[in-house]
Order: sequence, then C-alpha cells, then structure tokens
Amino acid sequence: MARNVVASTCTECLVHCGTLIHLEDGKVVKISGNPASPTSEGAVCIKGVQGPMANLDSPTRILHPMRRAGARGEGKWDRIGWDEAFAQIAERIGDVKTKHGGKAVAGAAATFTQSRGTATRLLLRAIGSPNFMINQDMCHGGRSTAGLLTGFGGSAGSELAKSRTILVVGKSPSESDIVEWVHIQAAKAAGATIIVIDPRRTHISRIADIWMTPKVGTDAVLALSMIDVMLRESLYDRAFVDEWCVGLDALRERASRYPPEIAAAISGVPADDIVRAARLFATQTPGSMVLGHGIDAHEAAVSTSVAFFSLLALTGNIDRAGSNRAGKALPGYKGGFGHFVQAPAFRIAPDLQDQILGGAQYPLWTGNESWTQTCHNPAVLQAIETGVPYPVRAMYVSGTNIACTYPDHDATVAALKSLDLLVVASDQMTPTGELADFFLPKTTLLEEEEVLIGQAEPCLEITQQIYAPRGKAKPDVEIVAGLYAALKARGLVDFEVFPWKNNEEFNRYVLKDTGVSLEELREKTFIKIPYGYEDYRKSGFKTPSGKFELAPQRLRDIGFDPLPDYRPEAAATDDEAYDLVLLTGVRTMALHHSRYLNHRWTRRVKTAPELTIHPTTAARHTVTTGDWVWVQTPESDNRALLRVKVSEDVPESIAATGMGWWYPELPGPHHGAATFNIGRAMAYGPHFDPVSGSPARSRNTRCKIVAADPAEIAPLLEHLTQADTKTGAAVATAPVFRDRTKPTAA
Ligand SMILES: Nc1nc2c(c(=O)[nH]1)N[C@H]1C(S)=C(S)[C@@H](COP(=O)(O)OP(=O)(O)OC[C@H]3O[C@@H](n4cnc5c(=O)[nH]c(N)nc54)[C@H](O)[C@@H]3O)O[C@H]1N2
Ligand SMILES: Nc1nc2c(c(=O)[nH]1)N[C@H]1C(S)=C(S)[C@@H](COP(=O)(O)OP(=O)(O)OC[C@H]3O[C@@H](n4cnc5c(=O)[nH]c(N)nc54)[C@H](O)[C@@H]3O)O[C@H]1N2
Ligand code: SF4
Ligand SMILES: [Mo]
Repeated sequence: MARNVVASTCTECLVHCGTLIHLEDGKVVKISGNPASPTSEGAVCIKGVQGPMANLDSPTRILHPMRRAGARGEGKWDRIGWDEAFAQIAERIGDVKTKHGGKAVAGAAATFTQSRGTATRLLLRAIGSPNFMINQDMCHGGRSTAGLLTGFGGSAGSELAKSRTILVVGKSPSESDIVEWVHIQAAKAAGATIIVIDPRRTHISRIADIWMTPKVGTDAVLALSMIDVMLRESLYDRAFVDEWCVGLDALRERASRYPPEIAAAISGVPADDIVRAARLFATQTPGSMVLGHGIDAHEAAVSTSVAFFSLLALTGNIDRAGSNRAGKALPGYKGGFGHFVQAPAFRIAPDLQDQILGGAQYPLWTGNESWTQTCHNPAVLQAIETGVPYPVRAMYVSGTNIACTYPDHDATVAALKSLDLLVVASDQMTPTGELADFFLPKTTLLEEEEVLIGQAEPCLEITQQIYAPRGKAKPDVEIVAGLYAALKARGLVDFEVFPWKNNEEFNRYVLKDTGVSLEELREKTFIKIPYGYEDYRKSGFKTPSGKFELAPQRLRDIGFDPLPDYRPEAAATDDEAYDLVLLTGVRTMALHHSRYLNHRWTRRVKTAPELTIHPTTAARHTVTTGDWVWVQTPESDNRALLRVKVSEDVPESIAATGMGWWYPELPGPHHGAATFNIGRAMAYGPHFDPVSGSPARSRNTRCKIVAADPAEIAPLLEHLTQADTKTGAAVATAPVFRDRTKPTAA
C-alpha cells in the first residue's frame, strides 16, 4: 500500500489552519493538524478533520448542473449539461438586463475564500451591476467600519502569545477561532492577564482574571469609562498619542461623562472592575484586544468599536510586538479584499457604482471609499419586493445559504421566490438551492486549489487539490468563467473584468508579481511573509489626517457625531411577555453557520437547535433540558421551535442560541428551516446602526418562550427518532457526548 502525506490549508472556515492530508493509495484516510504550519502550529478542529471528507461524498451533494422542472421549490429537476446551463442562464440574464438594466441582477456570497467572492463580484460588474451582497453587515460591519474611520482595525493574531494583557470583548475564541484560542492560552500560561467582557460564561471567561458581564448593548460605556480612568490617571502612552493621534481633548471630554460609577450604573459591571481593567490594560503592556461578534450588529456597533480601538491607540498597543498588528502585505500580491474591489482594471463606471442599493443611506458601507463596496442587504430585499428604487429581478447566489442565514426566513424566501431568475452555486443542496431555477454544482475543499493569504501569522498559503472534481462539479472561478463566456457571446458583457478560465490561471494571476511561483507554493504549502512593526511610521494611518483619529473626520464629514458614545438601544417592545434578551448566532465548534447538519459526525454531537436558559428562567416557564419551546421576538409574527438546555452559563435575563438550523432529511424546500431556524422568528429591521447599517436585531433582541405542546409537535419531531438515510444519524440513540462547556470533575 502506498502511503503519503500532503501538507495543505483548511478553508472550512476563515481561520485557515495548516493540515496534513494522509493518503493511502491516493485515497484520503485522515486529516490532522500540521505542527509546521506557522499559522496554526498543529491546531485543528473537528470541522477541519471531518468536514472535507464528509462534504466530498455527502448524500446531499449535487454533482450535476440542474434546471428546475416543476414549480419553484417543488424539488423537480432536469439534469442538464454545463454548456446548456451557461447558455440558458445567459439568455435569461439577457432578458432581465434588456428589460431592467444590468443592475437588476444582484449576487450574494459570504464567508468566502478569495476566489468565490471575487468571482461573484466580478460576474456582476461584467454586466454592469454594483449589487454584490455579502453577509458582513451582520458579521463584521461595525468593527470594519470603525477600523476604516479611526485608521486602524488590526487584530493581534500570533502577537497574542506575546501579550501581557489581553482584552477579549464579545468573542468566544474557543468555539470560533481555535488559533486565537491557542495563542491566548499560551499567553495565559506565560503569566498574561486576561480580561473578558461577555454576559455569557464561556471557556475564555473561565480563564479570565477579570470577567465583566455587562447588560447586552452597553459595551461602549465600559470602553469610554476605561478611557476616562486612563486619561484622568495619566496612564496613557503619551509619546504615541502626542505624535500619532488626533482628537484627544474631545475624547477626554466625552469619556469624562462616563466615570466608573456612572458606567457601573448603566452596564451593571462593578466600578472596581472597570478601574482595575483600565489600569492593567494601560500599564501592563504590550497588550492586545480581541473584538468579536458580541459588539457587532448593534445600533451603536460602529461607535462601540471606535471606542475600543481608541483604547488600543491610547495605550500605544498598535502594530507593536505583542499588540494588535496592522495587516501585513506581501509585495506584489494581487489578492485579498482590496485588490479586486479597488484596482482600476476591475472597476465599473463610477456612475453605475454609485447606484448600489443602500448607497444613499450607508455610504461608508457601500460607497466608493468603503471597505466592502457591497449592498445594504435589506435594501436589495426591498428592491425585489417593491421595485424601489429600481427593480431587482435576478440573483446569482454562490456559497451562502441565505434562506437559513439571513434574519427573516419568510421575507428572504418570498423575495427569492418572486425573482425572474435565481441561480445557486453550491456543493450541497440547501433550503436556498431548493428555490433555484438553476443549481450549479461546486467542488469541495479536497477537489480544488486555492491560493490564500493568512494574517494569524502573516503567511502565503495554498489549499492543495487532492482529487479530480467528483461528477461534473466545478470550482467557482470556472463556473463564472463559463457564464462570462456565454454572456460575452451574446453581447451582454459591458466591462471586461474576468480574464481567467480556471483556478490555475486565477492563482497564477494572484501570485504573478510576488516572486513566488505557483509551483513553489505547491511544494512548500506556506511561505511566511517577513514583516516588521510600526508600519505607520512609514505610511501614516489611512485617514484624512494621516493620524489615528479618536474623533474620525469621515464621520464628521457625513454629519455624524465623530466621537464614540453610548446610545441606549430603542426598546424592542413594551410587552412584558418578552421577558428575555435573545442572543443568536453563538458559535459552536461542530457547526459553521448552517453547514455540516448533513454529516453523521455532526449530528452525533448536535441533534437539535438549542436554546440555553438559566435554571430560574426554566423554572419560571416550567420547562427543563430537552423540552421544546416556541420562541418569538417582537420583530416577527412567526415563531421558531428550539430545544431547551438549562445552564448557569447564561444569566437569568438571557436566552442564547445558535443560528441557521435545518434538518436536511426533512422534506424540501425548507427542510425544517421554516420551523427550527431562529431566523424564522426574526427580522432584518427595523433598527440599524446609522453608520454601517448593521442590523441591530439580527443578533440580539427580546424574546418570549412558550412551552410547546408535545402532542402538537410530535409529528415535527418524528424524524429524530428514526435512523436517517441521508445523514445516517439515528439521533435518539446517538452517543451522548461530554458537554465541553462544563468543567470536568477533578
Ligand atoms: N465553529 C465555528 N466557528 C466560526 C463560525 C461558525 O459558524 N462556527 N463562524 C465564523 C464567523 S463568520 C464569525 S462572524 C465568527 C463569530 O465568532 P464570535 O465573534 O466569537 O461570535 P459568537 O460566537 O457569536 O460570540 C460572541 C460572544 O459575544 C457575546 N455577546 C453577546 N452579546 C454581547 C454584548 O452585548 N456584549 C458583549 N461584550 N458580548 C456579547 C456572546 O455571549 C458570545 O459569547 O465566528 C467564525 N468562526
Ligand atoms: N440570527 C443570526 N443570523 C446570522 C448570524 C447570527 O449570528 N445570528 N451570523 C451571520 C454571520 S456572521 C454570517 S458570516 C452568516 C453566514 O451565512 P452563510 O455564509 O450563508 O453560512 P453558511 O452556512 O456557512 O453557508 C455557506 C454555504 O455555501 C456552500 N459552500 C461552501 N463552500 C463553497 C464554495 O466554495 N463555493 C460555493 N459556491 N458554495 C460553497 C455551503 O454548502 C453552504 O451552503 O450568517 C449570518 N446570520
Ligand atoms: S478552525 Fe477548523 S474549520 Fe477552521 S480552518 Fe481550522 S481546522 Fe479548518
Ligand atoms: Mo460572520
């Protein structure tokens, strides 16, 4: 038997761990962590070990292009050839374009590797549409916009291990980023102080020296109060601030409104903790900060992140060893978000770009100067529904399962169903794919080569292609190349922005000016990018003043208060029945949003969408672990069915759940997403961060829970007691796994 091991990079999530792919006679038998990887140093998670092989031969995998045969969502398909698919899709895009203009075609991608997002964006630009949607408004909108405004939004990556103080705000790295988690644990072992701000008990809060549990949505107050303490006690890094920051006096005045006693009254965090945290973070340097999802998607998301980034600046923890690092570039590298967004060769006419949906309300999110230049997603859904400000009649959805992962399942599904044309590219059938006119089969991780750049430790990386594509599956670049050629043959391409035919050409383009050949990268798998610190000394900060802006000029320019502040969130409802704060989207190691529910291994550990509530809450509602409850929010008339888990990890005021749940084995088109997905009970609006447009109720709102009538829901749960032919999961008899959120007995 021939055995060999190929070093590769995992792209099952954005952490990009280095992996070792073990082969026997050319067949993958195991995936493990690669200790030589500068990014992950051997770390790997269950998704990376199990996911690639399970995706490859999943029973829900689609291996041929398909055209809808019955009514939309009826599940009747004709298998067709690629040429036929490309020609017919191009025809129908042509119809929409002729009738309504190119911008009536929108496209969506999400958490993408480089090629997937780029291919979708450029396909749209080719036909004159600026309407590219990503999920970042829900994801990183507040933090990335704050980084753009202040001039610095860097994360610490491997510097964490060298930090003496680490402040973790609204993030649970043990579930969502194992590389960060490994580095934080290393720092802790070396004596670093860990400060955590999170209302929920997590692995990181368990190792924290100070754990602050604020009321949800009050984090800005804590940051401003820490700033107040640092400035009043002159603990800040005067040399850095004098030379590199503007706006100190204004910030000092603003922060003085939130002395620790006032901050304590608003947030519920003891004043002593705030003072102690401020002193430690200011004096025990170098320090770093990890900002997570918990402070994004609030009405004051941008303001809150500006306040936390300001704490970094005041302490000089910017681009130094052991602090948050600036993104490091590999000279000549033609990838990453910025290149394909900004490079003149890939732009469309400025007057077209200016018509992007949501552009008028959120220029810092959508406009020419923004980081993403992507739509405000609710504006696209509205344009589909109402034709205002102009119609959107076709969509190309690649690598996102929006029927499960956008808030408001019903509105999203209604919008998708009403389109003249919906094309979905994905490796697996999903509730989104079920609604398509054309389903285009995508390769999985082991079947394609992808060049990447990672920042956990600045590094050029490659995902190695191990297998030829299964069936007729193609990588995203090739799918788009085929569509582009068919559109071009019909005279529908206005902007020549897609010169590549396949992944290899694309990857060679990305590398061509770096001095690293594709062959060299294939051989080495990763190449560290040499880097230094304090890049701002060479290039300044990318702000109008060239300095770190504590009161960002760009906010002032568009009529906003430039200083960070605390804004109490508008009350979701006065109805006392909504007695809990609902946190959604809490990450768990075995899932990636809506992915992996079709895999046997996942379903052994995750059998149902969980709603974690405190014992007191459970007693009040007379429910206990394992009971099913209907969850409703004030923003929607619909409800979702979740299973209770009673735990003291959440305070009495909170109910916490994940997101995106569906059961692939249940009948289409929704496969249970219209029952078990918390998105069914949520809405996109009505509250948005005024700067970034982040939907404030997509991750936290209020909810009421009602115990479900066992007789009523029994038919909905039948499938859970049967061995399932699609996932192989006999859930009721599945082994019970140790709950890793509980400490093991000594
Ligand atoms: N295993 C796994 N990993 C993932 C993902 C996945 O689906 N699965 N998804 C990836 C993606 S796209 C993302 S965006 C990230 C998200 O990953 P994280 O940023 O870690 O997001 P969450 O897991 O939602 O954790 C957010 C934390 O914020 C806390 N929180 C909630 N509200 C507040 C608040 O008002 N203030 C404070 N201070 N804390 C609050 C919650 O209790 C929770 O512990 O994970 C990435 N990594
Ligand atoms: N209520 C609530 N909703 C949320 C969140 C929350 O916290 N709460 N979090 C939000 C966040 S942060 C995010 S990032 C989004 C995530 O939202 P999504 O990106 O929609 O989440 P995934 O479930 O990861 O869906 C990815 C889909 O792409 C397919 N796919 C995987 N790889 C490829 C590929 O290479 N090419 C193609 N064409 N397809 C591929 C997968 O099979 C899967 O169907 O969800 C958001 N939604
Ligand atoms: S954390 Fe897991 S899924 Fe993400 S890259 Fe690493 S091994 Fe892959
Ligand atoms: Mo995300």
